[in-house]
Amino acid sequence: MRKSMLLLGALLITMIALVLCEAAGPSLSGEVIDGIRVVKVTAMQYKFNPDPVIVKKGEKVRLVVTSADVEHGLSITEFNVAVVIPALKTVTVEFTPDKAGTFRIFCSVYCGSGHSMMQGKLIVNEN
Ligand SMILES: [Cu+2]
Repeated sequence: MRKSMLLLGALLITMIALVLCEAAGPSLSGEVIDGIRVVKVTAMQYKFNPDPVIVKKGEKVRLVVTSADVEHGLSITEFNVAVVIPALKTVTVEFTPDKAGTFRIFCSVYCGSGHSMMQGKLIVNEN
């Protein structure tokens, strides 16, 4: 009797924990400053960090992109984002994602042998 109660309790706690995790979902990138989601992104041979960048549909996004090495590009075709980041410089670009889904972030400036593999993901969550 006592043992089954303990088991039931453990099961209940597990279920509550699972529900809480589900509700939290994957956390959004960056922080909201004056209503704009500001996300710092580093471009480097041959990746973007963070990857994925997770934002919310309808919320304005500001990407503050810094190149850690050579000149790179950051493009997201679906949201008309296309910037060039000079070597070791920082460039800012803003857009408001108007559709949810997963989109490709890619480097648009030839930056070395791994250039064609330099891509990341933008995940836009439904509100
Ligand atoms: Cu490149």
